[in-house]
Amino acid sequence: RVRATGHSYEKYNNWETIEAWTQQVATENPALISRSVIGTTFEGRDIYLLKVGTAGQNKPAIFIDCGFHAREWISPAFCQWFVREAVRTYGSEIQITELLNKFDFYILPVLNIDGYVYTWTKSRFWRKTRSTHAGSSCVGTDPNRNFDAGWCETGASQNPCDETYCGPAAESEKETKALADFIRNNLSSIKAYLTIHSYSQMLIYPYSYAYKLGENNDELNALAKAAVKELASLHGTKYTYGPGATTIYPAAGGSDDWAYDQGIRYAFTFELRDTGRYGFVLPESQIQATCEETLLAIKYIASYVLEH
Ligand code: ING
Ligand code: ZN
Repeated sequence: RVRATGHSYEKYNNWETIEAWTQQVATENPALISRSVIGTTFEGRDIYLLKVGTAGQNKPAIFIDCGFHAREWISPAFCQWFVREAVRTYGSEIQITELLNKFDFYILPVLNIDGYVYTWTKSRFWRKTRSTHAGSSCVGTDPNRNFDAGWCETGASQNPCDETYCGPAAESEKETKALADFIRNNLSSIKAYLTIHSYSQMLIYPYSYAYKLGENNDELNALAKAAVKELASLHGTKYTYGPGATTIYPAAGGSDDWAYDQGIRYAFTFELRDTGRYGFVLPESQIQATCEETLLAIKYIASYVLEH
């Protein structure tokens, strides 16, 4: 137990607090939010998914996940912020109202819950899951090297002791398998896939697993350019953008490349603040500004997808 304080959108919340929040925010906003469990983690925790939007049949959807990497605490903070802003401004802010009327947003608040708990209780800079596999005593697989997209071909390690261990097989982790199964089962509705990491201030799109470009690369480039301009309009925060392999580094097994190859034409990885001054330990005083600027970019992308 780290602390049993209440939930705050401007603080980093531990898993116990986030879990209680998922229940409360759904109960308090039944017309806009429903909560489901899409699987369990290696250590047996429920993986929650919030569906945010007005009721309606066959609505298109936008999928957003947070908390792939345990130490990137600003990421889960953003997913919580997004849900709060959605329920707080629905009916008064016209862009959010239109987006929630037309889309369902699937928000996965923390994917790698076991790792997140470990960063609160044992080791602040843990990245991977907490699974063990036969043949090694080292712990953890990198969930963003574990998808079936050029799996383990580049920028990933086959050594279970490394930070970028790709796992014994694609989707070997219960967490990545649960996410991939959900997306496969909802492919006809999911129009965009957004995954929130930190840090570097980058907006990345396919591909990262190879030096090749997606079929709609020009469109993704133009959309990323416009989204980072929107993001910068609030506080001047500068983002770079481009295909993963040339913008950040070549890395196989990432969820954005996998989602894109499933046919989701708008697949982006956000690397939130900062560029290294605080890195993974971004001060709580920057949560609000970071989440507000990121929300602008995400609303921009969602509105673009709505029209295309
Ligand atoms: N960065 C990502 C990582 O998993 C990335 C970069 C994006 C790799 C997309 C592959 C695909 O290494 C962080 N900070 O985790
Ligand atoms: Zn990450």
